[in-house]
Amino acid sequence: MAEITRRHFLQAAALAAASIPLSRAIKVYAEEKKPDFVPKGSFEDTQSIAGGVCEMCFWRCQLVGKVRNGRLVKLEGNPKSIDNGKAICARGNAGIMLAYDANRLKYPMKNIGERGNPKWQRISWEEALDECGKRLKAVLDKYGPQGISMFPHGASAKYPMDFFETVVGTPNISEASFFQCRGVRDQAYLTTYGHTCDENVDMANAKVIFLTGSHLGENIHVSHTMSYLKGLENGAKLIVIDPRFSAAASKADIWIPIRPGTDTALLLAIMNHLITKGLYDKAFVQANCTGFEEFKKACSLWPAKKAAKECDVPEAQIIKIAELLAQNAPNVAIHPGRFSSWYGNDFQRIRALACLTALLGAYKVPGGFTNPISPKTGSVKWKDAAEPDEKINMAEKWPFHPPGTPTDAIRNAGITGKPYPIKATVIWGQNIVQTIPNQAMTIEFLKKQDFVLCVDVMPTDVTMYADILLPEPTYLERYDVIKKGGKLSTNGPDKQYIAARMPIITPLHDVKDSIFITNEIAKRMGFERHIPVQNQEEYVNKILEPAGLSLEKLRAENGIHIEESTKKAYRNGNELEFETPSGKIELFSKELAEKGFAGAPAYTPPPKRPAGYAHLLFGRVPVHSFTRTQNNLWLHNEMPENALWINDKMAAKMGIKDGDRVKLVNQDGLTSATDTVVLVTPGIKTDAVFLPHGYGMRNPMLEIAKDKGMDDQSLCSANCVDPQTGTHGIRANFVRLVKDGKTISFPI
Ligand SMILES: Nc1nc2c(c(=O)[nH]1)N[C@H]1C(S)=C(S)[C@@H](COP(=O)(O)OP(=O)(O)OC[C@H]3O[C@@H](n4cnc5c(=O)[nH]c(N)nc54)[C@H](O)[C@@H]3O)O[C@H]1N2
Ligand SMILES: Nc1nc2c(c(=O)[nH]1)N[C@H]1C(S)=C(S)[C@@H](COP(=O)(O)OP(=O)(O)OC[C@H]3O[C@@H](n4cnc5c(=O)[nH]c(N)nc54)[C@H](O)[C@@H]3O)O[C@H]1N2
Ligand code: SF4
Ligand SMILES: [Mo]
Repeated sequence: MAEITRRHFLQAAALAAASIPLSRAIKVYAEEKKPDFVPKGSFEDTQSIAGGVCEMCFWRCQLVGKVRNGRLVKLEGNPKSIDNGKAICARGNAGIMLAYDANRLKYPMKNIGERGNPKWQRISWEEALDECGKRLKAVLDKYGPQGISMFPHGASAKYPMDFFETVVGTPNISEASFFQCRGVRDQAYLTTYGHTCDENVDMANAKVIFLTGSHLGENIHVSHTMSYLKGLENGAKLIVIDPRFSAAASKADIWIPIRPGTDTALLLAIMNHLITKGLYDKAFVQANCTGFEEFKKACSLWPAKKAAKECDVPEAQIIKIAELLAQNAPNVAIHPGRFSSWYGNDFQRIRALACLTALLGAYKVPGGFTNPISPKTGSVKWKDAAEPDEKINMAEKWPFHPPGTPTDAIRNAGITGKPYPIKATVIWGQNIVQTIPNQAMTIEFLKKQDFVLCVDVMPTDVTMYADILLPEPTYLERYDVIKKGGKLSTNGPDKQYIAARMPIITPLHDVKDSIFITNEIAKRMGFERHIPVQNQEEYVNKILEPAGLSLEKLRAENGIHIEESTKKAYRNGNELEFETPSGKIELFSKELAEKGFAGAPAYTPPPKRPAGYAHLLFGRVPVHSFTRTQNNLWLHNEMPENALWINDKMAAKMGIKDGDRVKLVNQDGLTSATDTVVLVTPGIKTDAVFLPHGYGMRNPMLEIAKDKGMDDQSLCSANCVDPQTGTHGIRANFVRLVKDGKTISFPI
């Protein structure tokens, strides 16, 4: 038998195989729940419709839909795509079941019961929009624009968000992707390099890939995962820092099961070794960085020996990592991560990651951090927008905040009335009950509102708190977002592309798109003259116009326009310019220091784990996106519950067996509403448990997802707000087990 090498294994392991979770599917959902989904007709009748853009997550892979007798029967990657190509992930494939979900929101509804315990009444669009206009206007008149808040997420929320921000004039806008996800990362890179970062690491051409808490393969963004696999296939060494034996850790050359929350100390120790041993890229640092002396001093506080103790990592491993990185520099991919709102001290951790890239000269080189390539497109601006009123901006308190206002500040204002009352809230594509830490506060905030509007495609936990609930078409049934990007080439010109979302099927049910809904509300609030476009097509065409494109042209190009890039991804020479105050990469930032923060990356220990408790870790699984996919029958069948990972030695001491059912109770005495199954494994640190995020939905309208698995959010009650950015740390929570009504402590 031929020897199976790692290389062969990786070649054979397609995207799907690479992403198989270590947990197991537990039981398949009851047969009788199968929906009416039997494609009729022959393959000859199948029409192939290009131009779809996936939104089962936010990566926006380009799609082709196969439609037979008006029914969508298959989704595939658009073969023309230079991004995801023909590949889409499990969630992308299962998008069909979102369109045909029996529990979808089908018409406008009014809550005639209580918030949180709703009684729904079907109403007409006219009545629904009248009510929204009237009640939002009443709050605006009484409390001013700051009396309204908005929680948008996703493509369709952009147009209404711009309306509330620039016409209504509210500063209270909080996007999940900024304040609960990657905003802190973006701001830390902005402060260091003068630009944000996305996940622009050239893993395909890297000699070493370095991941801190990015569990690629479970976290799946197709083109990104492909670039990672390509790198591994080409022989890149992989270093994974994760308290859990993740899918990535299973492929790693070095896996560091770090003590949760101590990554900054580890990074400082790695950099200290690079500096003290002269292993860093001196020419690059000299030409492009500022503040090296102060930075060096900050790193010197963390010699490997001290960090080893703090991080629970062997000292030799820290040195080995530093040397492996130095030997392969500059072609090393220091991954900036994506979900970065960890412990409320995150800005400094990401600054440390950004500085590590600079020390290794791994900037705009093959395998390193690269320039994002993306063609220019336009934007749609509401007419005669008002100047924002700086006096009412709570965000000022966090000088490095991402765009918008920290979620926590909005929630506090809504609860306390300070510094001003917030009395109406518009929620458009966020499930804030399940995605913002401290659920009790979110619910209190929602209950204290005079008016809550939710626009969604499914009933979810937050929609239970709406007064008016409006249904949108799914991403398969509408025009909207432009997806654009680029593809690097080591030997030819870089390429860039533009795709726009075009409907694959006509909308089912009595739904209306976000342009219609927003315009109609704007009219009813007296803002008709500000309306910039009349419909979705006009909206998208305006954005395409500066690129010399239109929907018609894109359709003729099978949904994607591809051209040579005007920008180069890789640098030419060593001297670069940066849009920071100093014009250099800021290893030490004077601006940070002037505003009272550590100017060079500094480590703050995470909140201490109470004795008897374990760190509650969470993360993605390949077959779900947060809560949004939980009711999807195909995806549910793949992984009906979120098994709780517990270390085998701990489990043995606690008398817990694989397959037992447990609840969790956290440091504040909050117990999970549902239980879940236990997965006993050596693949997690003794002082931590891991729970896949998104499960444990409570809305009774979700016939598939309700009460399946356990939600992490109800256990995330610690409020750890990052001092520089105002983003929410979500990981500083600790749990004990509850089995058969008895609380069981961890013997640590
Ligand atoms: N405890 C905990 N909290 C977390 C995380 C975690 O891992 N654990 N992850 C964090 C991260 S990284 C992120 S990015 C955020 C995500 O935060 P959210 O975006 O709030 O995530 P979802 O739970 O998917 O909720 C999305 C809502 O949008 C709805 N929706 C889906 N498609 C559409 C559409 O086309 N139109 C409209 N109007 N609505 C739509 C869904 O039905 C759902 O109600 O959560 C963050 N919060
Ligand atoms: N399948 C799928 N893929 C997705 C998404 C999805 O919903 N589903 N969502 C997308 C989005 S919006 C985001 S933000 C990303 C999120 O994906 P990632 O950025 O990879 O973040 P998480 O999913 O939260 O997983 C984090 C990993 O961090 C580890 N961890 C926990 N605490 C620590 C710690 O203190 N130190 C270190 N070093 N590691 C720690 C956990 O064990 C886990 O393995 O995924 C994206 N991709
Ligand atoms: S990664 Fe998967 S879910 Fe996300 S856009 Fe691509 S196909 Fe859709
Ligand atoms: Mo995210």
